[in-house]
Amino acid sequence: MAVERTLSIIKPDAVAKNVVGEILSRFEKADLRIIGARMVHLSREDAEKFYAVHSERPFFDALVSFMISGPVMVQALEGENAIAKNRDLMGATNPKEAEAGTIRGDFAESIDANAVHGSDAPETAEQEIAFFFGQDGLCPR
Ligand code: IDP
Repeated sequence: MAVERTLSIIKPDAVAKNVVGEILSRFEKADLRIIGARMVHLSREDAEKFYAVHSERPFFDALVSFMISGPVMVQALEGENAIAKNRDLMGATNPKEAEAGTIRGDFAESIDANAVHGSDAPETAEQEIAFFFGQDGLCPR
């Protein structure tokens, strides 16, 4: 299996609930290494840029407003099969469909406030990590 990198965002609802540590712990227990991390309160412009792929969707404005409603924690995670592994840990986009034991199943309230973001493919992972960490913002082990 290939070693990959993925971008994770702990969204404002999970930061407000004070479960950042519990979520990071799940990544570490699954052998994902945190090679970059910081707290950030996104501007509207940055949130719109980050979610540009969804700009035509009916939920775009609500998504952007939610993502700028409070601080988030962005992390770059590295490990074998990191992209799919993180998506498994996250659970389904809609927490009502997410299994117990997944991050969204355990911590998320609604599809609007669903605790975490995770890259969905190698190309998006690379772009999303560059968006937050640039060229030299990572500390690979
Ligand atoms: P993902 O976060 O599981 O990858 P995406 O389809 O990429 O899901 O959607 C990005 C985010 O947009 C979701 O995490 C969710 O917060 C929001 N979203 C997606 N679909 C809907 C919807 O039907 N209604 C409201 N918000 C949605």
